Amino acid sequence: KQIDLIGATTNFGQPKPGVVLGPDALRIAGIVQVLEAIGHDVSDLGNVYGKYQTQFVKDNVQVKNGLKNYDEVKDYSEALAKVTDASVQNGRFPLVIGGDHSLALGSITGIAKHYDNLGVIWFDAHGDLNTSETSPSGNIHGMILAELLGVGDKGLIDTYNEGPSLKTENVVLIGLRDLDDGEKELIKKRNILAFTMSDVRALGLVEILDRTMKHLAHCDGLHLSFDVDSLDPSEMIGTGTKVPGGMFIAEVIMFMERLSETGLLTSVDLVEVNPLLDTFNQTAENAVLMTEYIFGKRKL
Ligand code: DIR
Ligand code: MN
Ligand code: MN
Ligand code: MN
Repeated sequence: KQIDLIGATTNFGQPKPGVVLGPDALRIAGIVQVLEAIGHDVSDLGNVYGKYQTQFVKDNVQVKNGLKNYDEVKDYSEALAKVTDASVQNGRFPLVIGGDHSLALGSITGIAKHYDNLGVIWFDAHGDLNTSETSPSGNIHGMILAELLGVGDKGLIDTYNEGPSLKTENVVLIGLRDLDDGEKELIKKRNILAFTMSDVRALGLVEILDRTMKHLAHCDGLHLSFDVDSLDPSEMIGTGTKVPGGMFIAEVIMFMERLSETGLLTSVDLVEVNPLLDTFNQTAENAVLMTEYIFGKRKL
């Protein structure tokens, strides 16, 4: 593959500092080198910056319509969408490394433009399906999938281009274990395909992959949005909102080996790596290990 590595240094979607260092932590863990070793052509485009300063966001949170850092998230999304749009336009494979999950608004909006039915596999402990009315925190990273589906703030929905970027039937969530009431309602109301951790334990990830691919069979592109908090905190401590009872690296690697064998993936986000909450960069190293399997490394 011709991969564009895009650093999304945003922490506007949540309040914990350090997640802007995620892209460099992943580079230090060797993300470029492992992909090249598999045989990919990797072009590191560096980090994308919007017009607002990231590091000092904690002391200076602006709230608009119940959403924290509204202008910052919108501006950042526009900047990032430009880059992912151009990447797909150039026939490259965008691999966006974050950064908090609010980056997905820009990343996916720029990519979805090029497809009639972009499918999305969303790995997360959380639904990211809140609106300002249902959010307990006002943090936009917990609302970003709703915005992509056209639910919530009109200004964010209309980021980069008008209207929603994704269709409800083209999204599958995996690893859920911390949903707010409004998110549960939205999943039911819109009939979104969602696998909780109980489903992961009951069915296993082989069956879940099978059902996911059947559900998305009509899609003309496939995006993986991978929040590292989908993994168990015992194996991913360097992330801002840890929830016990998550998936383990070994089973996610198994899933990714099979997913990459389909050859259907067209873009990836890898998000919520926060080296300031980590020890010895192990979260980035584990994320890089998984990335190898997403991009075709085989056990045999
Ligand atoms: C919670 C936490 N549901 C919220 N969300 C997180 O603030 O909306 N998403 N951590 O990644
Ligand atoms: Mn998330
Ligand atoms: Mn999460
Ligand atoms: Mn839009």
